[in-house]
Amino acid sequence: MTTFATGSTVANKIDMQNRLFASLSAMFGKEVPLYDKSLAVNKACNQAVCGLLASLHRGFSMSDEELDRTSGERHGAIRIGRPDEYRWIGRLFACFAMEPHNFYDMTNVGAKSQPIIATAFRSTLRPEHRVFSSVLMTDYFDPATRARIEGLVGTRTVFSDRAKQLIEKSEKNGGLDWTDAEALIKECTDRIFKWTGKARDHALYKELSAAGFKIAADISCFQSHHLNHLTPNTFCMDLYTAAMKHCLGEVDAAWFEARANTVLARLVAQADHDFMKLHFKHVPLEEIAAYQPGQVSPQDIARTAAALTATFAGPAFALAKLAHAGFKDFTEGPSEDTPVLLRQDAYKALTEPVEFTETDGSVVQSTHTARFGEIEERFYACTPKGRKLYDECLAVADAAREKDPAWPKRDMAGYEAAYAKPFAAFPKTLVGLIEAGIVYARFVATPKGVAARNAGTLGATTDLLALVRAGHADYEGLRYEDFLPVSAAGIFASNLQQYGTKSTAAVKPTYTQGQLEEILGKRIIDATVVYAGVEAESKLDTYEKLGLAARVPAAERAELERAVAAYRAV
Ligand code: OOG
Ligand code: NI
Repeated sequence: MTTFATGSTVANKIDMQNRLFASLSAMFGKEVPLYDKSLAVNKACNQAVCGLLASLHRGFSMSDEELDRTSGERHGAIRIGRPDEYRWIGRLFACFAMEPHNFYDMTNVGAKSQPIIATAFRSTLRPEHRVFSSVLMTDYFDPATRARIEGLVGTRTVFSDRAKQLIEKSEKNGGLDWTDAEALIKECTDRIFKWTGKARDHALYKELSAAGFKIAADISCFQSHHLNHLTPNTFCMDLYTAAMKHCLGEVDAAWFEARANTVLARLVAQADHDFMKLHFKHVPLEEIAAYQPGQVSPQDIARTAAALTATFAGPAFALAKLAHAGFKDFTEGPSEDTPVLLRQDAYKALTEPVEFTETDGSVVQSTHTARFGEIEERFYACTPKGRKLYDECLAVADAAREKDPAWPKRDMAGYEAAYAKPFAAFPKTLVGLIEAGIVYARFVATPKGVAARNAGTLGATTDLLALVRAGHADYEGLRYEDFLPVSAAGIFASNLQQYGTKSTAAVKPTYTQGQLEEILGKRIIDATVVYAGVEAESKLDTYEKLGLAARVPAAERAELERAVAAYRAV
């Protein structure tokens, strides 16, 4: 614990981050009742999944608190209008130990391009929360439109003087005490990220929307960086999406129950120890290694599916009664059998009342459709080789669907099988993915390995997977903690009900990471350097602990040391 000269205690920044996201979730739940209900659907699904996993892995259990924490992980999305506001956002998140990771150029994703560039703020190691933060690039527009947008966003104040003072205080003292931390969180929920339902310049709003620039209208005409969405975590994407479609009245109870049987059977077949390590990061590796194999019968699955169906018949889950625009027809990301990167889905953006104040002071009642309800499930982080393969497979799978967009709704099983075909190029197990050099992992020496070293019975191999098989090392795949530009573009397109639009500038500008770093006033961390560095460091440490360091071929060693040095320089 750090103590200020005044005697007050510095709040831990990760604790502050957890508090911030819990507060944002409470704020968003009040603003959007459907979001709050979707959390309840998610919890019911995650609970059902945990029940089956507890039978499958004897020794596994989840307390209610752990369930809330694990399903409480969030990513938010915000869209910023001015470079100076964006810099304040970067400084604000730094107070919560969240730094910019990766550069996303959304002006450069084909037909779905949007006039924004972005980064994601998160903790570098074991992050639980993230915020995808975009900034509008006004030079994407013709000079007249640009001047109107800049004129409007130029006259708003999102950060109060108090918020700025608190941020400066945190920077100066290396943190805040809890009184100040709570005050800063309150600035976030009462002002910076709050939805007010108030906007300005309806004429500009309508023109931008009609010209295909709804994103610019969403950013320019509002007076805060309102959260566009806040995305919780599911342990079984296909169960949650089916549940939401059912609760929204899109599919009946019989369809849901049958689908729940299918996807839960699939989950039980996939949920080995690696799945447990990936989905339950709070459980120590040794504890997972000690789980004893249990049994889940088709009857157990059927009972779980029937119980969930009964749960969703309750009045608390009558989501169809709330204002809504339905659920997305298909899930973004890899096929369900390919555990890489992340899968995302959403209920569609709601049409919400907005009161516009015109420049002459008159008031116009209108609506705005942008805020939606996303869900995600995270899998293994890909190496550049794995990422290239993913992009190639995705392009093929997406092209097939785009030829027949009604396919998922008409015939889910057929669509799923077809979508999975291009992804057959991926091994389906963690070991296979590691062997193919497709994903990153972290290794540790086990007590058994260290004992074997001391007894001189370890052998000579430096093959880490062989050491794992012998019980001398353990491992976990690194979870992907970032975003996917193509999925994000699909998310923008579907929640704005609008594809991207071409630049109206005389020459379409190009944007660079350096430009966003200049706006932020700090470097953007390349997440791949971190994943590679964590893996390399863990390998060197494992070799060291097992007394194998001298046996590692010089070239491999140099490569690992280079990766660690790059990571340390981040
Ligand atoms: C951000 C879209 C990106 C995701 O999950 O990929 C995103 C936005 O809609 O502002 O949140
Ligand atoms: Ni999102």
